[in-house]
Amino acid sequence: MKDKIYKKPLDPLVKFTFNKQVADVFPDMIARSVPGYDTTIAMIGVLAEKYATDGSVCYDLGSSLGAATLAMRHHISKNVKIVAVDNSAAMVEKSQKVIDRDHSNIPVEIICEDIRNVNVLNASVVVLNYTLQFLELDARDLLIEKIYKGLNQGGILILSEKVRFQDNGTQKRITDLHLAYKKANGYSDLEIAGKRTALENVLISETIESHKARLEKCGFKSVNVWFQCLPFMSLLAEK
Ligand code: GEK
Repeated sequence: MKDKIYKKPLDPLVKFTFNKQVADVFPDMIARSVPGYDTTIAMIGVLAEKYATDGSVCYDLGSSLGAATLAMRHHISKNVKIVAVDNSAAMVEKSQKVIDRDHSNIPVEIICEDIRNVNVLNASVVVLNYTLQFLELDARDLLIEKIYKGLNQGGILILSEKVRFQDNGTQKRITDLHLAYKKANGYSDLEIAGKRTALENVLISETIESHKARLEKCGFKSVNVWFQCLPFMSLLAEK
């Protein structure tokens, strides 16, 4: 279904939430707004296959419609379990249907819960694909610490985020290019402005350096950017 949510001007005080309206158009919304999203999903499958270990658990935190869960499920050939967590009931309901229609062998448990309240245990792969950015800053430190503790030695966190740039010139150039990407994908100026207002104080982006520093402070031994397109990047952090 095509994303037409911001076609008409909406009340600027109404903040963006992951409700049914968003869940219904999510694949179209993310494809037209996040360059490289498909590549990131495909690579999550490849990385998970490399790092998943027998008897461990793979987590997809902020799983939306289960794209990263499915990528892991289709690539991993080990004996693992996947736990997918999202606190949007609309997303969880739709993703359960997606998983039920998929007949791969790896067991998947989908949990409707805030990722701040979920235990991470015996993990080999943890995916935070564009989710951490929706948590308040203090909660980010606690979540990354919890993930680090729950990962087995040699396990990985894949952290994808929309980032901002310290240098104002860079920030402006990248923002302009992202705007051009969205316009090329059929979003109007009105839609782009409406979504930006709705996301203010909901999606809080940090710099790549801040993300790396947080991960290193928690103890991750190697932290590398493995993907970047405009303000969207993904880090691979190994314990
Ligand atoms: C993908 N990873 O397709 N607890 C649980 N879920 C949350 C929380 C929270 N505190 N905050 C936000 N979410 C997905 C894409 S989308 C990214 C992730 C985007 C959930 C929220 O309900 C939504 O489904 C997801 O995180 C973010 O690979 O829309 O930019």
